[in-house]
Amino acid sequence: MRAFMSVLATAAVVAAACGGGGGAAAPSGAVTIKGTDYAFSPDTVRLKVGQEVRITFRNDGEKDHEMMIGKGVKMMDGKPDGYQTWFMQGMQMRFERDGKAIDAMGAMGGDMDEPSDIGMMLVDKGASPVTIVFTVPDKVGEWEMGCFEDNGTHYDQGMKGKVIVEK
Ligand SMILES: [Cu+2]
Repeated sequence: MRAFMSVLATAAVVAAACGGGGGAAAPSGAVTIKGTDYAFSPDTVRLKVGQEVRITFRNDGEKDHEMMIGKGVKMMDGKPDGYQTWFMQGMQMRFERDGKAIDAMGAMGGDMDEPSDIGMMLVDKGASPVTIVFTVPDKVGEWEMGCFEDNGTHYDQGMKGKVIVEK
């Protein structure tokens, strides 16, 4: 806990030094993203390099939804099917559901189509939210979050958003 508070204090100092940023920031290190049919709310999240964050993905929709972060949409048979570059790949991350630790495969609902180390969070309709905890890597720039369920139709209907990583 002490180490966590220390990270938050550092993040706050960094934010102050940069004059802040605005937007749906995660100043406390925690942000909840709601998935609906077919959108993310908020649809823009700002993260600071080095900040420990807890991103919770909650499904408020009538469909199963997922949240993944990456760049460059990968096409499969003419349909959007994930990203070419994954934001989380190779990173240390932890997942929680119902206050208990779960593994990466549990967080992605056993989906074997994608690599297991991309930080994918799949929440079925009516299921408990999933939280991912990680330290924001030095990958400054604009990334995208998206849901590619139902053969990419969720993505095509606008289920996407921005993840902006700043120093
Ligand atoms: Cu979806």
